[in-house]
Amino acid sequence: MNFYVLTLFPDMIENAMKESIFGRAMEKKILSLKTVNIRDFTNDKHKHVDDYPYGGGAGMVMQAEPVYNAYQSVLDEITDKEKKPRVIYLTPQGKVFDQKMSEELAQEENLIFLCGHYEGIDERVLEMIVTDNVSIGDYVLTGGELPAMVMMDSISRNIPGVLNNEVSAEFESFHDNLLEYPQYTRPEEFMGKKVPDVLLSGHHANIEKWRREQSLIRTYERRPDLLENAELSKKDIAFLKTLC
Ligand code: 6GU
Repeated sequence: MNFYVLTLFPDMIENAMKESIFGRAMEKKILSLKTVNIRDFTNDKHKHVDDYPYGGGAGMVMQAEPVYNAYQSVLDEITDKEKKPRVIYLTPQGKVFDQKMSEELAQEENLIFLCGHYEGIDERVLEMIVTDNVSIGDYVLTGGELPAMVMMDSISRNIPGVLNNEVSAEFESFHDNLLEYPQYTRPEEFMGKKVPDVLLSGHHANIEKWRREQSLIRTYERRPDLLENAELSKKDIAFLKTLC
């Protein structure tokens, strides 16, 4: 998979994404990331990429031309000219990103992220190039870079080979809509607090049962809204009733 990011802050993206799991996936050539600096595509002699809004009002608006030219430079690079890549505009006015969208987007060969700043981008270029408007939640950020990075991080873990542990992505989607159970590692006792006995017992069926119940307790206490879409067995439902 190839990620392209149109941005005024390419260093911010590159510095963050070269670390950790995403960075290793790039080294392994499982995925690639290319940032395109929108400022490199202005014909303005002062390299301005923004101007005052028609009709007046606060703030500045990113101009259509450099955004369009930056986008075109990515199209020129993509070999598969038949299939137009999806262009994701990061905006608080978009559809809210979730795990389902993440898994869907992981199927794409190429993804272009468009990061806005200031008060937004000239509507005309958005109409021409954007296929998906996406938000990462109901709060306002200063630009689209962090949302683009959040999305790329999440999408990358759905791409085969990116996670060390092949099982773990599968495992999680099986547990869809339930929060994960708590984890423990050595030592057995930390500042007087012991690891739950069942985890030291070696009794796999009991461990599975305990973990399932912990997931149910957590979800009930912290994210009860998720339970509506969780796949619950009769046993699960009986256990949840004991919590009420
Ligand atoms: Cl995608 N962009 C901005 N600027 N703010 C946001 C957002 C995106 N998602 C939530 N807040």
